[in-house]
Amino acid sequence: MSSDCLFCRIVKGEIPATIVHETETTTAFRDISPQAPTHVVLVPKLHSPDAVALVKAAPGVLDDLFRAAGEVAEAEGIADSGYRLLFNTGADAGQTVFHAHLHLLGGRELGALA
Ligand code: D5M
Repeated sequence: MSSDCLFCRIVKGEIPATIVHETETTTAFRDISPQAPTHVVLVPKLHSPDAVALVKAAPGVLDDLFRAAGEVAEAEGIADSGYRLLFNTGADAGQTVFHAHLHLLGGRELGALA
């Protein structure tokens, strides 16, 4: 946990967020600036700056994030229509919060990736 990390503070309940799912290792909440009808951010409770650092520090947690994403997609009713899972990794990819997080986007047809 990092006291100056936004997502660590959401995990700890210090900053409000609309939490939609929680497991022992993972917290999922609605993105504050949704890019699709369903836009949920899934974060490991363990602080790690990005997905590649996370897999090195705690490989099983990545499995947990993807499992939780599938459960959120089911709960949101988009498991059958399809959805996108992505990690922005680093500044050129548009990562703005340096606590690893998996975006889950769905609820409409998503365009091709740039
Ligand atoms: O994604 C970071 C994402 O985090 C971006 O889509 C906005 C979202 N965000 C930022 N602050 C909040 C709060 N307070 N609640 C919910 N969602 C938030 P990145 O891949 O780093 O660009």
